[in-house]
Amino acid sequence: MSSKGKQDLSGVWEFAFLPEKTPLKDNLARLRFDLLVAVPGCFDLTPEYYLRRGTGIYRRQVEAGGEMELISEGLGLRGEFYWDGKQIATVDAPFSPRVIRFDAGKPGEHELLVAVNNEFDDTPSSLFRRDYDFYAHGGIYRKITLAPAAAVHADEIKIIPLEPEKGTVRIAVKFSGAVSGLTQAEIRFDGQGESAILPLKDGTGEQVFQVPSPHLWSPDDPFLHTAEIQAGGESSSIEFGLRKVECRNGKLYLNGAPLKLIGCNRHDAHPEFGYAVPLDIRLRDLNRLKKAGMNCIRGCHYPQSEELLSLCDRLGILVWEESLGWGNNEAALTDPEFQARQIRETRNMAVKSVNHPSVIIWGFLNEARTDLEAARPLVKSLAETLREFDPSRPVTYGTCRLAKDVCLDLVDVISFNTYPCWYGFDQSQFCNKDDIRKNLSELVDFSSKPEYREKPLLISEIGAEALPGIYGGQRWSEEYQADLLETVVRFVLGSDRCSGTILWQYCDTRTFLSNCSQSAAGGFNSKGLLDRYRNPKISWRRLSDLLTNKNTQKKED
Ligand code: ADA
Repeated sequence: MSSKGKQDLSGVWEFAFLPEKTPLKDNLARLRFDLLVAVPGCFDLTPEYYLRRGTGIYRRQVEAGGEMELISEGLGLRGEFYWDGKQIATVDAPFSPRVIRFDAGKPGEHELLVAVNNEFDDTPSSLFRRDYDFYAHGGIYRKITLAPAAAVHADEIKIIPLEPEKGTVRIAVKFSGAVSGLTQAEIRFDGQGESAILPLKDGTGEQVFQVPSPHLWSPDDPFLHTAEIQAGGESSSIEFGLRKVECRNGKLYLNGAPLKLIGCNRHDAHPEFGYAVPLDIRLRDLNRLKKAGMNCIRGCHYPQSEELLSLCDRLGILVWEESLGWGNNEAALTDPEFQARQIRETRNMAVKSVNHPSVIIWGFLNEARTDLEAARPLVKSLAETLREFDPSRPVTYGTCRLAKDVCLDLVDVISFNTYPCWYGFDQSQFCNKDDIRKNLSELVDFSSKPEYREKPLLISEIGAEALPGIYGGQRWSEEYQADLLETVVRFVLGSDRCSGTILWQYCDTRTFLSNCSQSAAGGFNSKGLLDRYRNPKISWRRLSDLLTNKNTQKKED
């Protein structure tokens, strides 16, 4: 709850490494901390342990004492936390935040040790499999903070806009800890006026409030309100936005106006930093997207960092956020442990992100086998879990099963990942624009069937590889990709049925060389509109011109 005494533990930590298949517990006493590394950071991008698999052990001394609260915002692939040699927590989900409350003992200097492991788990319940088309880094991806544990912990705070233009919001809170005598929380908006009362029973409460001087949040005017919530002597300050996203008559609406999403799938990754992306890189990426006339990102394919979502709130960039999954097969979809983890982590994502106005769509299970009836129970549970926690946002999943998909009735938005003129189509050397338009028209027709036509349609992935510096217009060249993407964007802009397209992908990203189901030149997925260091390819310039109306005179050929 409170920020008093909060320490951000980012910085230089000592580091030791255990090769794969070396058990940590048997070796704790003989670890050799012979390297200094940065946290956040991915140990498998240090020169010393480049692309190695095993356990990276991070260690530092911290000042602490008594009941403490440690917040780990995200690591991978799994982690164990030790305090003065005693295990205090385990994390089995990559990218997900964890709150660890523990007794730190006498005030003074203590040892914190975080062991993260990036070895593959090939069992059906695994959340990050070796065939995923993005790199399975080992490291502390996002920051770790430490603070004295508040007597009253805010486990969930939800601020859901009801009638944004009038400023009415529903606030729902769940507190734990010293809540027995707690009968109310005080709410104050934007540091002004009197506090309003939220009655509490057993630490929970829910009520509608009126925000004074309501100001809408929108991509063009991303205004943020704040709510200060006090309970039991502790307080939280939450930023939120007054905006409404709806699905009506087969379209997406934002604040009552039809919405056309044009943007990119963005991995929160960098070739030098892995998933520990510096603020400067994230901010440059988002500024670049906005300047190119794009209005959204899909945070593929895992929960996004608080830092990134706060930037999207401030810049007015819309976000589809999704929990971790990629091509999961029937064995996984029907595995009880996998199902439990997916439901738990999908709800954790929504709890983490619910107050970010930039997040307008919840997603999950990218390209799972939703062409199988066996997928329906988990898809249904995930959709229900999200709607139960947050009825204010549509839910969806990116499917490559297209017309064979049997779960589309369970979600609010139809989202097709399709690769005309790249996968499984006429392998002609040059971009066949008619083929692209034909494929997209077929998807529009399919989604116009009575059972689907009330649901908005998104082309949630589409693209082609383009190796930087390869020119000539043939497959793998920059012009081929630009011709394909320009055709797609023009089609979507001209389509009344289609609520947008999220191109694959923002920039080239590290994946696997051999055992990935996608062929990847040099270990990188090169479908980026920018190269791995964010240098623009022809398609970036071509689409920026198109989207910022620099070449309106150029007609479609
Ligand atoms: C799929 C998948 C992406 C990426 C893409 C590709 O649509 O969802 O993560 O792998 O294919 O590049 O082939």
